Amino acid sequence: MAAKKPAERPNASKEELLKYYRDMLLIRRFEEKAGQLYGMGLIGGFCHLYIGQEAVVVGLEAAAKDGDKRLTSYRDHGHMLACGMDAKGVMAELTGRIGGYSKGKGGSMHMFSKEKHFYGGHGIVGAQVPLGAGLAFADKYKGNDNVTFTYFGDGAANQGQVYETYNMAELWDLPVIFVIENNQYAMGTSVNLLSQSVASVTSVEFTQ
Ligand SMILES: Cc1ncc(C[n+]2csc(CCOP(=O)(O)OP(=O)(O)O)c2C)c(N)n1
Ligand SMILES: [Mg+2]
Repeated sequence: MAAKKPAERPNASKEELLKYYRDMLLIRRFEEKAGQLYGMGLIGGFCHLYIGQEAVVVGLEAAAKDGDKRLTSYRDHGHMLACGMDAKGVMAELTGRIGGYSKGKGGSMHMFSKEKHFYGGHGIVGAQVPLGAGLAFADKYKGNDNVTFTYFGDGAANQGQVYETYNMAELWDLPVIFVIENNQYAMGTSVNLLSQSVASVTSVEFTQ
């Protein structure tokens, strides 16, 4: 295969690329193990896995700098590992132990790390979006150059509070990055299924 021209090469060193690969692999292996433990009944409450989406958070974390903040939905293990939180602390939390990030009382969806600027883990769909804008507002108010990565799913994208947040973020020129992770499912509901049911409703209306 012909060598790529310099302009087409990724703007990252071999060491950096290997680090990104390791970060993605850590998430994949962690999630596989979490899935097994959940199946064995060793993880209480909910346990939403991030398998298949690893590159999203690892890619964005590659652009983050010290001081930047991040928060996400309930599908949060990958985000925690990618921002440098301790895998053992996350796993201890999943399995309800005192060494977990929320002392074993929060579980999969409710972990935080002030040190790594990770602000959850949110079970209410879309709730983290205005919170992310609030964190960005604080940074703007303080006059630093931090940004907040605010992740949410395609299923959250039509929440009213998300649109309100877009408006406020634009009006106040907030340093917030909205990341919509479009995995084609609103948790268990396929986008295709939804468009099929919309299409069938439309065709019923037309045939009447
Ligand atoms: C306000 C609110 N409404 C409904 C739910 C139930 N619910 C849980 S997950 C989900 C779908 C979210 O889909 P998406 O944002 O695409 O996230 P994904 O699971 O694909 O990561 C819904 C509707 C909820 N948790 N919160
Ligand atoms: Mg989704």
